[in-house]
Amino acid sequence: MRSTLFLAAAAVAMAAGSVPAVAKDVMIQPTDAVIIAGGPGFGSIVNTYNQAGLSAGYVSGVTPTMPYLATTTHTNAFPCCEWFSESGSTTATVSYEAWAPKKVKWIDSFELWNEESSGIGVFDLWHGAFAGDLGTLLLAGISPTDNPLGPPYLADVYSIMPKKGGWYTLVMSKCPQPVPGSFPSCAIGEVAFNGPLVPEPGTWAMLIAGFGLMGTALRRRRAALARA
Ligand SMILES: [Ca+2]
Ligand SMILES: [Ca+2]
Repeated sequence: MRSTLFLAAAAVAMAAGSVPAVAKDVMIQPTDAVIIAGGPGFGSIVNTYNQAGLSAGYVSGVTPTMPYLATTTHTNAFPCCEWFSESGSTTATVSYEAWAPKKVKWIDSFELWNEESSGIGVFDLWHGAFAGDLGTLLLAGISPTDNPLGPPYLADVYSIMPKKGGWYTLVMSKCPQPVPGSFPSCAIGEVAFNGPLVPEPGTWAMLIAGFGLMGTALRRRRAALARA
């Protein structure tokens, strides 16, 4: 009986070890981008979601959000890594396509590395079915961090309404940001998303089996005590 209890406890401990109390969030990479307004601008819009310029890479659907977002900066270098809207544009709109990978429950967070020289003054974020579709307003009138000119910059992180995915449209205004506003346009360093992992069915099965074994062992012990 002791060995049954031991096995049951071990099974529960093993399963519990792979089920954190809080669902583990992982990074999610957009798969496409379309410039709706303010383009073509300068640089490739692809460089704002392909991880170009980030101090560390991530694997979509795998890399844990923390400590990744707390430590990963974006370079201030433009040619490789950033996009600027047309000169003289105080507004611009870009749509990103992103989907929760198979093992991720949904997308419930948006990340923006706000380019430090021009950047974005204010933005709204919309969710829709196609590029440019302003279906559901997720974030309104947001003023992202006005990063200082020069040093690599961190991401701003925003919780958003959970969705499996689709097209996320960034409507930018009041560009450039005040400090220093060295080029008259909107500019993006990088965008990304994140969401919680779905617990593996195998993990749940192991947990349930473990608790079941423990229950059986305890019942047997009680029955043995009652007989004694
Ligand atoms: Ca970039
Ligand atoms: Ca700035």
